[in-house]
Amino acid sequence: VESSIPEHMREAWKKFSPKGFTTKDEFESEAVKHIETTLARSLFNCDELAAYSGTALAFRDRLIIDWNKTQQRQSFADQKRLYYLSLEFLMGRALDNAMLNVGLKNVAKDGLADLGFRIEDIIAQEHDAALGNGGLGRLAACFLDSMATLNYAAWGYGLRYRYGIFKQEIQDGYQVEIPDYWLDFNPWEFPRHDVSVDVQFYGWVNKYTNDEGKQIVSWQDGEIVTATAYDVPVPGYGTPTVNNLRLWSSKASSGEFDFAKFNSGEYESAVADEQRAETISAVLYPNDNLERGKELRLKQQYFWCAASLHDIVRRFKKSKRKWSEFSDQVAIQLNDTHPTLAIVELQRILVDMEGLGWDEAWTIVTSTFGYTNHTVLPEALEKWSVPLIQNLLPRHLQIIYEINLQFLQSVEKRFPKDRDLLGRVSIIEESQPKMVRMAYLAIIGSHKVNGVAELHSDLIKTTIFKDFVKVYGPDKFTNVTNGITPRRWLHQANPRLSELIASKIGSYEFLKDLTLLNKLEPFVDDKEFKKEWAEIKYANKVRLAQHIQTTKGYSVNPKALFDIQVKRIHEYKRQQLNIFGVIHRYMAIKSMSPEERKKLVPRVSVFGGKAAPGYWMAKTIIHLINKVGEVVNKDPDVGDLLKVVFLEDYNVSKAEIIVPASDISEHISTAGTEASGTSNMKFVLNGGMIIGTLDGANIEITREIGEQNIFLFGNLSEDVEDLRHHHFYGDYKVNPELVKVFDCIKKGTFGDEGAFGALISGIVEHGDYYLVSDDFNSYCQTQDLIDEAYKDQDAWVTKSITSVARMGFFTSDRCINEYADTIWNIEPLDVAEEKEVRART
Ligand code: GFP
Ligand code: GFP
Repeated sequence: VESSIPEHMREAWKKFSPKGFTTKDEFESEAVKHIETTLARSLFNCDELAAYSGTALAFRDRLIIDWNKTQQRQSFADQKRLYYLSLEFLMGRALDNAMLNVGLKNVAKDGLADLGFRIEDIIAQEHDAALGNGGLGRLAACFLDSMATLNYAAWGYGLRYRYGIFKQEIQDGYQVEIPDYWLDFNPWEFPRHDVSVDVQFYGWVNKYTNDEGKQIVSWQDGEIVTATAYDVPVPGYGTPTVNNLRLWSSKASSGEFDFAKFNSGEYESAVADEQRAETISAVLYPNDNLERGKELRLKQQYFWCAASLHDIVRRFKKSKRKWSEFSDQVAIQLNDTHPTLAIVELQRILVDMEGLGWDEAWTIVTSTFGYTNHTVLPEALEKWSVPLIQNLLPRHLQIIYEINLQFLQSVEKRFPKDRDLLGRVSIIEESQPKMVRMAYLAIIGSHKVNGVAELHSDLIKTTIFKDFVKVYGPDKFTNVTNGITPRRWLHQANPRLSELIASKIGSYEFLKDLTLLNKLEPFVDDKEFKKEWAEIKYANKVRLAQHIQTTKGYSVNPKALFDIQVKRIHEYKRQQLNIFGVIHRYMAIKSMSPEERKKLVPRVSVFGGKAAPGYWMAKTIIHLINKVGEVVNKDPDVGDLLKVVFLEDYNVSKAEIIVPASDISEHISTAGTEASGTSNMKFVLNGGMIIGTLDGANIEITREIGEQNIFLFGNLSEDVEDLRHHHFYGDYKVNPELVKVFDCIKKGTFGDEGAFGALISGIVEHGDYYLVSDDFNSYCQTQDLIDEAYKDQDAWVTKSITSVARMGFFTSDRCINEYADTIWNIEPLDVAEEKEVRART
């Protein structure tokens, strides 16, 4: 390669190439060097933030040495790579993770102590990288961790938003959104000004025949925006592999800055153009599982897909292979439909730019992509209006029409008598205006489509994508049940539990092979072990209680049963069912005698989660929770028996405190609506019980841990449709206990009843789409069972240990291996040699 150091000079280079620290003294020397030079601070001027920065920079250096080697190793190995395209990567904090994954947390702890700092305080300085909304984005982050840990050559591609998901504040019970500008100091990214791609928008398509009689299509004029790469190292656990997450940032292309305007004094307008370009990667869109079709969002999607695809193609071309080998070298996974334009873009690159024939190109495209669906909610399926695409991406629209034409012709050939079928499977919806159905395009352009839990993967085949099963046969559709990384969600979030487990089963190997947790089962009757287990849960509850004290200003009793529901606020996730249940409990307490009250199990109901800014019903739910809390928490009749806490601004780093502290967590979506859920897995892995519906991954969790270890309730997904029908056409009556709850709200117990009217009328008058009333009885009864069960602490701890022992299946490592085997067809890289070298030095 041109830019290599000449062969005979490489010894000099190697002599000086950094090795990275391993000891406490080396760490301190690196950190202090960064504090004094990179940050220009002195020992008289070093606060916790500076200490964090120095520590982070020292670890970043350390990671980047391995990152460089990993990238080289992967390039030389020249194996197939996986590219994970996701508009969201909800990474959370990086420092703790980096320290644990490279196995140097204790070194840092001692080093920081030497310099006068507590490691926990330093870790807490970091701003969360909150480039995601919820489950979908966090799944992508868990996947990156597993791909690196398992030594797969795999990259993530995303956008470098200047603003992550908004910060949530609660003012007078209402959610208020504050911008999350998080890039003031971000040591975890490397701007790569040498890696950039020009991305085109608007313009027009010129088709002509050239001198050799070849049809040429060129996309002309319009606007060019430059994508610059920012690389984020992703360290694997206990391995030298450090993979790459490449995030694109937008800026005006250098050719684009209008010097004419500049010279004629229109400086402001030239700057405005610059800013317009930067807007593309400025904000993460809050998602409410409702498609809203904003042009800027489409621009984001194309910008990111185009930049990523050009980078992938550039890398492939370095290998000088034939195009027909493309899909032997490249697998691309589409995380939901957001990156569907990548399919069209690759076809465009191959046909328009590289001159391949349509069919040859299309074969390459369809063997390269896989598509993961994350929801069956019809209102969440992405569609873009044809006029919008026509204007922004004129060539892409032509390609989409061509893909559709060929697809429909093939369908017609096979099902000549089924005219309706053509309309149903067409990529174009014949509405006013016409719409492009992105999920259909994703299915047609991919070789595999997967759901994220068994029930969900079955449902997509029988509901939203039923017709495609008819067209392609069932084998194109598959399931990969979601998973979570035990490194972050056990080892990092719950270090004491991780340590106890390791001490019992002999090593920390379970963090790389989670099925080893089953070695805990023989200890379920070990008294000492159970005592320690219970003590750790209690300590975690104390930690959460302290967090509540500092953030909310009131105390909760850590001996109470902690009942937690944290996730995005959405009607289908049914936080309203939970808060109605809380009100029901509150009313019951109020009507009891002091004697009866003494028999109750005290409870702390914790809620957390953001509502999309435009999702008014979700905001109303938040409002109700807060208002109920205001009344209940200061009611002297209630005292410690019930506390209602809404934790503001739920995010990954807060989840790390909340998840280990639950006795019960709630996963209570209307059956058939939650594709998988992943926090259910996190809570159980940390020894919490769950109350849940037979939905998403709850079903598989039940299968793994046993029915006796989970509190299930509610209607089944196969009954949902009939129930909904009955609400409109049968003799439907709202559950009488729920009516009492509504009366209590209407009386003004929690303030202005008008504020909550829509929540009630949605159930009483508008058909109760999410079946809150149908499930209310069994929900409350199951909560009573939980109280009973909690009284027998010994049996409770047995359940807790047994469940954790059986959670091995839910590691994202299993999940990534399944994708690798059944969809991507990639093999891990051998790093044994590298490990040995490292062990020797
Ligand atoms: C990647 C990395 C580079 C690294 C090479 C090594 O480049 O930093 O030097 O791999 O092969 F980004 P591309 O594959 O992106 O060209
Ligand atoms: C979505 C689905 C969840 C699923 C995740 C990851 O999460 O059921 O577990 O994706 O597959 F709804 P949200 O982003 O909607 O929370």
